[in-house]
Parts: sequence; C-alpha cells; structure tokens
Amino acid sequence: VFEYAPAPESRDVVDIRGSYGLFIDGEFVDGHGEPFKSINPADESVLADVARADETDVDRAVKAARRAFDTVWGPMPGRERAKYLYRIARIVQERARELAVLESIDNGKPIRESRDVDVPLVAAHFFYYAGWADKLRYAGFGDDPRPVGVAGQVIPWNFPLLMLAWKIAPALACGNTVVLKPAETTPLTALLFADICRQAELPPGVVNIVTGAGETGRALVAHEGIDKVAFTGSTEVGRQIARVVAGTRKRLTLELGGKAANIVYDDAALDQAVEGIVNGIFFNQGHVCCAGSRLLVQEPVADELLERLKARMATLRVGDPLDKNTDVGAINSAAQLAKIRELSEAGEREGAERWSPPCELPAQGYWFAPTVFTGVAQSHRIAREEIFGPVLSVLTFRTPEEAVTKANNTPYGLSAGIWTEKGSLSLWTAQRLRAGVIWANTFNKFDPASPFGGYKESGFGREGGRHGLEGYLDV
Ligand code: TXE
Repeated sequence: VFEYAPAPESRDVVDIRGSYGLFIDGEFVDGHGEPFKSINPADESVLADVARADETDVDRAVKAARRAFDTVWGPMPGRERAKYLYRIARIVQERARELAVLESIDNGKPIRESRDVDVPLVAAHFFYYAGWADKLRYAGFGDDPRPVGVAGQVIPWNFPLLMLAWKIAPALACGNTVVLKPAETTPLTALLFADICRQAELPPGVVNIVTGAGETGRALVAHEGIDKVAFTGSTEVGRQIARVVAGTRKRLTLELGGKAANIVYDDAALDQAVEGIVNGIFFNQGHVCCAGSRLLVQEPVADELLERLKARMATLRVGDPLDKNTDVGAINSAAQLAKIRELSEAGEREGAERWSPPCELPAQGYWFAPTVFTGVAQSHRIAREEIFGPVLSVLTFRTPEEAVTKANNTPYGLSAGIWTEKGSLSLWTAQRLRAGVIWANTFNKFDPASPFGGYKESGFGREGGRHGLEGYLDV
C-alpha cells in the first residue's frame, strides 16, 4: 500500500513562490501579524512570504474548530470519519512527489529521505488511524470513549509533515478538531496539507493551520477554548508550555529532546552496527529527537569499530537536498547551525578529539560536515546536551553494567539502541535502560502501530499505536 513516490525529475517540479495565508474554517485567509519569510536552507533563497497569526487569528481558528467539533465532526459516526482519513491518506500518496520536494526545499533534508521515509510514513499514519476511527470501543478505553474536543498542536521543523501526521491523524480519528501551528522555518508543507484537506472535502474547521513563531504558539496553548495541548519541540519550551497549562482543565502531552545512547557490545556484527550508527546520527542531519547521538562501544572493539565508522563516513555525500544521491542535506536554519558549531567548539575546548571526513561544503546555505568526537567524557557538554546536528560523541565501556549506567546518565530518556548477537544480553540491557523506545540491532525504525515517547525530561504521553489514542479520548 505504501509505495514509494517516484523521484522528482527536476527542481522545477514545485513552484511555490508567492504569499501564503493561514488556513481557517476551510479557507486560506490573511493573518493580522507581520508576514515572515520561509527560507531554503540549502541556498538561503526566499521561498515564500507566509502569514503570521496573532491572537485574534488564533481565536478565530479555535472558534472555527469548536464549531466544527460541536456541529459536524464530534457527532459524526466513526466509520464516516474513517472515510475522510482514508481519503487524506490516498491524496498524500497521489501528491507524494510534490510533498517530498516541498519538504526538502523548506527543511533541507535529502529528497531520498522525504520521498522514501517522511511522506510514506505520513500516508501510513493516516491509513493506520483511519482503521481505529470506527473501532474505538475495542481499544480498551471502556464502552463509549469520547473525543476530548479541540486540540491545540505545536510542532517543530525537523519532520514538519510527519509531526503533523503524528498529531492530526489520531486527533481526527477520535473525533477531535485541530488547530495546528507548524514551526516558523518550515511552514510550507503544512499549508500544502491544508490544501489536501480541502481536496478531501474535509468539513471546514476540522483542521486549521496557523503559521507564525513562538508568540503564535503561545497564544494557541494559552487559548481557553483549547481542551488538549500536544507539543513536540525543545525541553525548554515544553517546560514553558507545561506552566501555561498547569492550573487549567487542559490535557497535555509533550515530546521533547533526547540524548540517546547507541550501545555496541563486543560480539556485535560490526558492519551492521556501523550502518545503524550512521543512520542513527546522520539521518536528517541529526535533527532527530531520538538520534543516536552518544555511541557507547565496548573497549575490545572500539578501535576496530571507529576505523570502520570513519571509512563509512567518508562515503557520505553532503550537498544539494534535491540530488537523489545526497545522504546529508542542509542544516535547517542559521540558528541551529550556530548551536551545532557552538557545542562542537565546546567539545574541542573540553578536550575531545574531533574528526570529519574531507568534504567540500557549498558556499551558500547552512552546512555542517558529519563529525565524530572521540575521547569524550561523561562530563563534557557534547555528552550531555542535545546537539541536534550531525555530531556523534563516542564513549567506551567495559561491562554491561557500565554501559547501562552511562546510557542512563542523562536527564533525557527518549530512545536507545543495543547491538549484540546475544538475545539475552539485549533483553537484560533493554530492561535496565530508562528510555521510551529501544531498538535492537537496528535504529530509527518507525511504524504507525508502534507507540513513541519519552521518560524523564523527554516528556510524557505516547504518540502512535493504540497508546496514541489515549491523549485524544475521554473515557
Ligand atoms: O525549538 P522550539 P527550536 C530541540 C533541539 C533544538 C532546540 C531548539 O535541541 O536545537 O530544541 O529548537 C514553538 N509557546 N528540539 O528553537 O523553540 C515554535 O514556534 C508555544 C528538539 O526550534 O521548542 C515551534 O513551532 N510554542 C525537538 C516549536 O515550538 C512555542 C524538535 C518548536 O520550537 C513557544 C525541535 C512557546 N513559548 C527542537 N516557543 C524534538 N523533540 O524533536 C516556541 N514555540
């Protein structure tokens, strides 16, 4: 069902220059704030002028969502809602090429990823949750679970479309209506998705998209007409949102940062582990909350593994996101590039050894070469803080106990990876790791049927799978 979209043939497939409005009550409308520009991070060219929603626009969107909830979407039988979700999934497949190109030029990610990972997973989420819409009473939430109401959803820029799908598909399946704010550096595919909602003849007001920066997000989560807030982004903003929501009747789920350990035992299949490590940290330029940003390798194989890893890193192609052969694309924004540089410099200052393969980065745009730090201590900032870029910190361990202690030595708890041929060791390790998602002999695998979410400062609540319905239902 989830066929990969054909590759775009040229960079002219999508012409998106122009001005883009907010999507409220089924229509594209102007915003009252000062419009902002969306930039192509690969060459810093301006892609589009985008409307900025102020409080009055957010208020209109929330009211439209409430009306749609009360009059059409809430009362609609689940089997009818399912039809709309299936229709959206199919249109996403039909327009996959357009979505993939737009995602790559707005975000900077390689077209191979947006085409083969992001967009197919978006369709998969809508198919998956369409299947739940008429079976909610079998989901184990009691006989007659009800939608919560209007969901206010704020998403980041690393997987603009996929995060939208994670948020919107379960909300709609349960009978909620939505006001979603995409990130300010990647608003375009959310607006294309709004067009898909129109094409699917989704009733007006069921999905509303308000573009803007942090103030727009703040106005949305603070609006008293919102019943449920769902946020993915930085731990710091997650904390701010938790404070705003505290003391209100609103429900909250947070999916925040991570500092995942990828643990390689000395019996692991090393070439396979190298592929997993590369995928774990260089996929999507490392702009991944569950990225395997700390490599923990058992001492006897550390030298051998690093040698193979460096050889593999030297084959990575960094460059034009629209080139089908590109492995590592552009860093999403100047601000994110500055953060990656700052933390990498801190790594050098604190005494870790930095290495990147020789690679020529384009002169224009935001770029950072794949980088590995060895000789990293647990106290180093690059071992503790989320870098959110293509930068790997390598630490070593002797015993499984030490691996577990080091892996858990972080305020985060989103994901982890384990590489060993011994099933018993894999289970022993997994049972002791404090992380919401644990992969064994693979990394960064996603499936709509599988719940995703964090422990500790990585947030709470789950998205995906049956568990992903919980935040959107009253029992
Ligand atoms: O995140 P923000 P930023 C981490 C990553 C990255 C750092 C900063 O380490 O380097 O966060 O990224 C909206 N009320 N992650 O600054 O600010 C904002 O407009 C409501 C991890 O981009 O959290 C955007 O839509 N909303 C992460 C969204 O929040 C507010 C993904 C995320 O932006 C707001 C992204 C406010 N007060 C970054 N302030 C992950 N978990 O995957 C901002 N926003």
